[in-house]
Amino acid sequence: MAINYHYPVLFLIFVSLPLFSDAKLTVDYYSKSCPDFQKIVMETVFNKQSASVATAPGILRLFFHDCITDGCDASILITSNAYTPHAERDADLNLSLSGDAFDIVVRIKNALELICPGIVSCSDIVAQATRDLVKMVGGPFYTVRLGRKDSLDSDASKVDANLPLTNMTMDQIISKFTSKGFTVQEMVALTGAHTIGFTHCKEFSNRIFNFSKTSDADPTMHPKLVSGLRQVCHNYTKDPTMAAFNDIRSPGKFDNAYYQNILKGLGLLTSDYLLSVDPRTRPIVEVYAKDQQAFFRDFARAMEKLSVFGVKTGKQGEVRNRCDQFNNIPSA
Ligand code: HEM
Ligand SMILES: *[C@@H]1O[C@H](CO)[C@@H](O)[C@H](O)[C@H]1NC(C)=O
Ligand SMILES: *[C@@H]1O[C@H](CO)[C@@H](O)[C@H](O)[C@H]1NC(C)=O
Ligand SMILES: *[C@@H]1O[C@H](CO)[C@@H](O)[C@H](O)[C@H]1NC(C)=O
Ligand SMILES: CC(=O)N[C@H]1CO[C@H](CO)[C@@H](O)[C@@H]1O
Repeated sequence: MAINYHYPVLFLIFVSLPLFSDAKLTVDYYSKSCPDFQKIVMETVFNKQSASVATAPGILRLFFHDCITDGCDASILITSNAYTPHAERDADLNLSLSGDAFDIVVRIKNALELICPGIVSCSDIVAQATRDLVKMVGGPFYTVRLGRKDSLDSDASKVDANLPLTNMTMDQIISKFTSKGFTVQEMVALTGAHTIGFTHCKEFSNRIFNFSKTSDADPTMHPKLVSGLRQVCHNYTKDPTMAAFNDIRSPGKFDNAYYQNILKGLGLLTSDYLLSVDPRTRPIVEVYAKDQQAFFRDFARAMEKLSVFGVKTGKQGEVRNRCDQFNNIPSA
């Protein structure tokens, strides 16, 4: 695969144009209707992340799950009730989404409803807060265009079909992304998100306990990581909250250490390992491991693309009054 990171001058001209055109979304969407939108989001995420470092990774994962399942439409925020008995966030895969991620959205929404009620969508809040939090923990800046509407449905049964799983083959993982128009390179760049946050023991327990008949642990995992994780996870069956840092070198910092880790057998998930060995992904991993700027540039572009994936505008959605409920459903 030929990846040329010395883009010609033409590339520089392209990046100054809107990358993914959706005429209805604009950066200044709220400049008249809610001029303090940017400021409120920024202040609220700053306070929340300062108090709780799980916020940034939590919302980054929530954003990915929301967007890849039927578009960035805040469908993941809906709480199940009598009318929507199986909302998206109740899917098994959502059970481990960070409570801090839902909480930051509620805080921002509450603050905005005081100054400009009924104006700002929950999906715009998620997109903007994710960008600000990625930046706050050291990651790249990218443009977030605004004007998304929130979904009118939320369905747990859609989640499994859309999300990549750690026990999938690289073929299956790649097709989850390419079927939605994301390239292998974009998939590799986006998964650099695993440079922050946590993973619960059950997601990798098969690699560290009773791996196979011939080996207690996955021989592709670094032995020091195996013994460290065994300590962290010794009691995970009784205490399922046990979790390990995704990036053991710089757990809270958004950097390119994830790629350096996985090349050394220091990735937690089987899918992280596969990324480092598959001939389609390894060359990209090697570039990002050496060149943080290349990673940041590609991550920023891919996040900008993800953030407008499947967005709803006009009558396709609504601006929810509460992020966890549809407007036309009586509250419980
Ligand atoms: C390539 C396919 C991917 C697989 C199989 C995968 C799988 C997982 C799994 C199993 C966890 C652990 C969840 C837990 O135990 O709580 C996790 C965590 C995480 N994932 Fe992924 N992921 C993938 C791609 C992505 C992408 C594209 C993003 C974002 C752009 C992302 C962002 C995150 C973040 C930030 C965390 C940490 C969450 C936290 O600390 O609350 N992942 N991922
Ligand atoms: C992955 O594991 C889940 C259970 O955690 C299982 O339902 C699924 O079939 C597995 N998928 C693959 C591709 O092996
Ligand atoms: C691993 O296998 C041993 C012996 O078969 C068993 O006693 C132990 O509970 C297993 N450990 C885990 C974590 O499954
Ligand atoms: C394991 O976790 C359970 C449930 O949280 C707890 O009651 C127990 O004390 C823990 N055991 C050890 C050895 O840490
Ligand atoms: C983090 C979070 O809110 N998780 C929710 C996932 O779904 C279960 C089941 O409804 C809720 O109890 C959790 O609160």
